[in-house]
Amino acid sequence: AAGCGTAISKPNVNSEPYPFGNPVIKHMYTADASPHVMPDGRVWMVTSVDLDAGGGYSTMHSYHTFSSANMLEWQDHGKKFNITDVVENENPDQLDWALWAPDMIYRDGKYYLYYPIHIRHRGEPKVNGRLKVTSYIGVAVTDDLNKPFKVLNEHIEGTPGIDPSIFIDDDDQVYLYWGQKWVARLKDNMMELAEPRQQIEIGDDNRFQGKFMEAPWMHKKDGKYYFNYHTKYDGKVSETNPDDPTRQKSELAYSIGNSPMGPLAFGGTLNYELGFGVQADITYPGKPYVPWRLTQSNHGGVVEFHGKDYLFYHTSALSSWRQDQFSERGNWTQRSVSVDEITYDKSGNVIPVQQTLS
Ligand code: FUB
Repeated sequence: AAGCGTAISKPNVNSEPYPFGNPVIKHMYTADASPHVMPDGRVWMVTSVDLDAGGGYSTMHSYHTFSSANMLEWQDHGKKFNITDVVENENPDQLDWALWAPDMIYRDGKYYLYYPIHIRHRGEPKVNGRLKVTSYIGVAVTDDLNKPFKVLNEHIEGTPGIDPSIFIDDDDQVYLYWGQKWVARLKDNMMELAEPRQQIEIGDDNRFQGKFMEAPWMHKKDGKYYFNYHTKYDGKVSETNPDDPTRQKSELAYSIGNSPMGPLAFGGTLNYELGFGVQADITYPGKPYVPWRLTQSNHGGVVEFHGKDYLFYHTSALSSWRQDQFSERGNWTQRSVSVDEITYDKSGNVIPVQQTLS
């Protein structure tokens, strides 16, 4: 479904042609893709960046942008935002500041980058045995996608949480979704909520007692609103047995309805379940198999491009593959963006997207 990425920076990896298309970016680790068609007619995405050296979620300190005219070849436009654009005096002994899943959209001649700041308070007392965490949404702006973004509103009031995503409806109303199913209309200035946040009703997922976790995204098709998100099913963490029915699972699910504010009814699976920490045996083209360490997180963005809908998501397939091929470090939090087409049945239900490597 997806094609080759851009040049690969590591010498040993450069010399080895990848036997697969997904993930679409191979020269660095990318996650949390937010795809939109921009005025130049190309699909652009802003992504989180996972470090080559590993280190996990608290080391995510920048965003990159990429664009494509065909969903196959992706141009890297480089780093466009850094944690130091927000935090001037970070004290690493006290706080972990991280940039988590962003969104980037076009509106009236400007491009807006919505970003969540995720802060772990290392210097403060723990809460229930865990570090206290704060998070909220900020917005930055540029008038040219080749230039860096500049902070417009460091902290949008009333936005506790992570994972902002923007949906602009056909009537031009702009909606901000984030965190725990929050939604609010934005003011025309794009930097303030126009109303207090509400929690969107997504209906009951009765299949496995699924619980909404994060990564909200709205898209519209044939007049219906499709709201997708990462859902987690409780269970034990199993490193070894993907078939264990009691293990913890996660997938991208969706709810569907007639209004961008809800209420919505539970729809089903958007992409098939990924195991938390499960080693699944996946056949790579030209190889018997390598163990594909599936990613711990799941995050979906949807874009319509030339009449087709595409799901952007991430896996840890690339870091697993490198680990297997080159004994390099590979882990759950070295994620890579993949793209696959979304298809629907006659009633407008999503046919669950299978992850592909081709
Ligand atoms: O990438 C950091 C976090 O992991 C995102 O904010 C979540 O959606 C998950 O993908």
